[in-house]
Amino acid sequence: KILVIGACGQIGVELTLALRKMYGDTNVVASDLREEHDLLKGTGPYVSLDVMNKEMLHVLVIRHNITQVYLLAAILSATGEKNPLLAWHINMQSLLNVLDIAKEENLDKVYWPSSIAVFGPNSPAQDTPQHTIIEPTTIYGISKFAGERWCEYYNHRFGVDVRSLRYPGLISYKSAPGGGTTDYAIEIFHEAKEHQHYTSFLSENTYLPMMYMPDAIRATIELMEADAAKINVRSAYNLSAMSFSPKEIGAEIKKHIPGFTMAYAPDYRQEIADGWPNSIDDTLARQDWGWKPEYDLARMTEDMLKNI
Ligand code: VAH
Repeated sequence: KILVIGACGQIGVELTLALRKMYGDTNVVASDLREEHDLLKGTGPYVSLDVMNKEMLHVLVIRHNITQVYLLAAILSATGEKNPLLAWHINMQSLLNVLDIAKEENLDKVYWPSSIAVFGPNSPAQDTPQHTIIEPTTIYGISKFAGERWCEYYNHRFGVDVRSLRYPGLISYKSAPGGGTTDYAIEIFHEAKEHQHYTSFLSENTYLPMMYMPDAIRATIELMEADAAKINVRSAYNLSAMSFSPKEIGAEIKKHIPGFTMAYAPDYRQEIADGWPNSIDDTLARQDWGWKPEYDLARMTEDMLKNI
């Protein structure tokens, strides 16, 4: 059985629904600190879980015959900068709890998301390679980089089959995002629909790697379904779909909402975004397990505006 931790978050809701479709509703136990998300209600078992409570997590894994864990609970980049020590503690201890229980209970597989946030201002900004200078400048990025090192360590040292992806900024409409720097690309759609105007907290030419949630969910499942022998990266795979700037996504939205206008008021998140890559080289994900994105900016924009 699969346990999803952080099942009520932006990724968690959609990943839980996708896993239930694939493996059967009762075979996917959803858990979160928060109360059950409306979209999950009635779709399968739900338990309240604080992943920081290792004993509680261990009991839950045994009681529900869990064989795979997807750990999605984390404090993201923007929120993390407001309380760095808390973000470090939550992002690291949650992972260490899961990795150690995976080792002790000999779980089949573990999934844990990393992020392009592991890269910093000294990494090559264009087509950032899998192996390069990695000097994260946000606590979120530092915790994701450290987490990657722990994942690789538990795999090489204890044989835990833990797999990970460096997600770009993820855009979706089913569940609210949780304090990310890339979340302007979600807000913009809601504002465009409601007010035909959006003031971006990132400057107009801030290019960032981005991905539509359906691609991210499919990448996650394809990675986890791949034969272990094909997984040559046990830190976290670079993953890419598209890159765009606030100006470009604004122009794309304008094709659907002609009266849409934008303004720019960069805030503290500008510095975070400036330290991240403009684009990512995901050659290894394509070579090792056949990754291929299906949504570009035009197709995502059309789908987002149709559904929100
Ligand atoms: C964030 N959405 O902004 C997350 C993601 C690459 C960005 O890690 O913090």
